[in-house]
Amino acid sequence: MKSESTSYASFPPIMNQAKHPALATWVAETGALCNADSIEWCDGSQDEWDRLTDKLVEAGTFTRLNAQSHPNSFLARSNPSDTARVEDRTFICSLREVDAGRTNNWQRPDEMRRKLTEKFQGSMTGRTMYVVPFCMGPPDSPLALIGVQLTDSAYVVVNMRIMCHMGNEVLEKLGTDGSFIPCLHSVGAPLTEDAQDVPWPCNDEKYIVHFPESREVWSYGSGYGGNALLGKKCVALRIASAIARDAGWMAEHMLIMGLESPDGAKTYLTAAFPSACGKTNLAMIVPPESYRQLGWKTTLVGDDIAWLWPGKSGKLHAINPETGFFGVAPGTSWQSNAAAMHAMSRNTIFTNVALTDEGGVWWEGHSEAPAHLVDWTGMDWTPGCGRLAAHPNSRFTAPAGQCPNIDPEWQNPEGVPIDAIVFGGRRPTTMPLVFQAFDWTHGVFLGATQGSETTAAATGSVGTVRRDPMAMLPFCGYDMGDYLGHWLEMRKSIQRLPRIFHVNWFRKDANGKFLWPGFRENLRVLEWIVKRCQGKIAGHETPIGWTPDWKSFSTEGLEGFSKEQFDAVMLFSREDWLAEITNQNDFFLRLYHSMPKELMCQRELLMARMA
Ligand code: OXD
Ligand code: MN
Repeated sequence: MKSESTSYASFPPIMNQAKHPALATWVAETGALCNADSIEWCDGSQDEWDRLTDKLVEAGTFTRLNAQSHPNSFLARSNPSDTARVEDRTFICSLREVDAGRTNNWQRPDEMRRKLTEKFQGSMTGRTMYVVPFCMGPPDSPLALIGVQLTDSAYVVVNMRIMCHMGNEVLEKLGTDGSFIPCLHSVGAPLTEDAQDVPWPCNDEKYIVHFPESREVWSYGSGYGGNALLGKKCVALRIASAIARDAGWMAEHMLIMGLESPDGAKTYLTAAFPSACGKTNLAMIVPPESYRQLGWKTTLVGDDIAWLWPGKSGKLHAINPETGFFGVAPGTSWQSNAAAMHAMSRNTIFTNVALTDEGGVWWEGHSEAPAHLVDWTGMDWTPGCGRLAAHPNSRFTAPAGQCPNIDPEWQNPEGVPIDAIVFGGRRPTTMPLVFQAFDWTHGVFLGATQGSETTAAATGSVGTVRRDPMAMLPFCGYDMGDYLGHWLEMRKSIQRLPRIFHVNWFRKDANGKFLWPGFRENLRVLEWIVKRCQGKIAGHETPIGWTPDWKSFSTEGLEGFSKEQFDAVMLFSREDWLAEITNQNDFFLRLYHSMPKELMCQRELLMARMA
């Protein structure tokens, strides 16, 4: 393996060096620091994809899948120590600790820079450093953000090509002096003289570091997902949330979808749920047959991230800053999410799923288990062997444009106008199927206190609820209380406010049985939400918000769902809610130093309404 120190004078002329001197200087300096063997500017072309995927196959990182059943698709197996985001190694290095807040890890930026500069020194020895110009959001959107990721991982380059606008079109946009977010990434596995390369290089020590004031990301040691595809969680959420606070918009961990009612009216909504609440399935929901016959249609704009700003219509407008899905594979099937299965039918990278004998892919919940597989660690697998075939966090990286119900406006630079924002969580008790906030501030309170129950709770009491305000706990680039304050502040600049709702698909009866069928039937809840937004139906006022009654909630075609069941899933119990308010104490105490007074006041008002 090559390790001699590289003379940068000997490189072929670097494309665009003359065009953007500041970028060229940063690239050359970083290449020298990391001692990269060569530097490659990525153009985002098909040729480049073909060359890099061939190289990854040769390196053993990729296995090419069956060209008939999975055209232009690949399987990657990661190192078993590098399979997920590493929240405990994720840092927000603001100048002052208080600005990172109590829910983020913090270290002094100068100390972190010193420590990481040492790590990056020589970290790309024997490897190519790829220059990946990328744009989050449709390039002509007023919110579009350009970044440049320097990475020694070809796996990252090909994933980035699916996940965002990437390559020459972005360099063109950057011109000679455009500003960009510098993102430095190394897997931290230099190839010295006698070192043999491995299919998935990485380092046991990992750092995912954000400098929110100078808008920079430095990531070291991991090649997986959000740790390494820096446009996603690092730029589009953590750095973007800090930019958005300063510039009067919102970077949110939300899906964006459209609903067309039989009269042809289109309503767009966004939704934020904590993990494991079926966000992707809701984003790609296909209406049940009875709804399709009536003329209901659903479309998808984005499955993970929404950037929102007060648009020309006076409403909040939303864009999806990404162009691909990085979805969790297990549980995804033709039954649970046909749209996702279509989206990943070609041009897709699978990571840590199982390989079938026919060169296809399989994971738990995909279909009946084949008699033999190669599991995500590369070992033979047979049903009943006692191991999972796919890693629980195995993923598919698929182009969003391949989703059959992608919205025609999904790349509109002006975004889509939002009428409803939906929060929720996995709550076996307490939370009705759906209710509507009284107003914006009450809605922010609902989003701030949303969460999922982590232990089974007996009916009538609240279990351990992990609060995840707006599903942003691991993704907010600044203090969480200030972030909630920013939500309240936004109210002043939105002329036509979206309605805010809370949903809970997961309520159980005393025997632990789900009270609501979920999946496609969730469209019934969305119908109520749409009709509330259109002002077509009255809500029923309760102390917790507006709720549907049996007559205004469509159960037609929902075999055997009785009024008693509806009443059970919609039940508002004063006793449960008093327990809920008490249960919120820890959350309010944790954020006490910066929690907006309006939200404390919302809590008091809720208590007063309960009395
Ligand atoms: C994701 C996440 O991967 O939220 O989207 O963790
Ligand atoms: Mn996410």
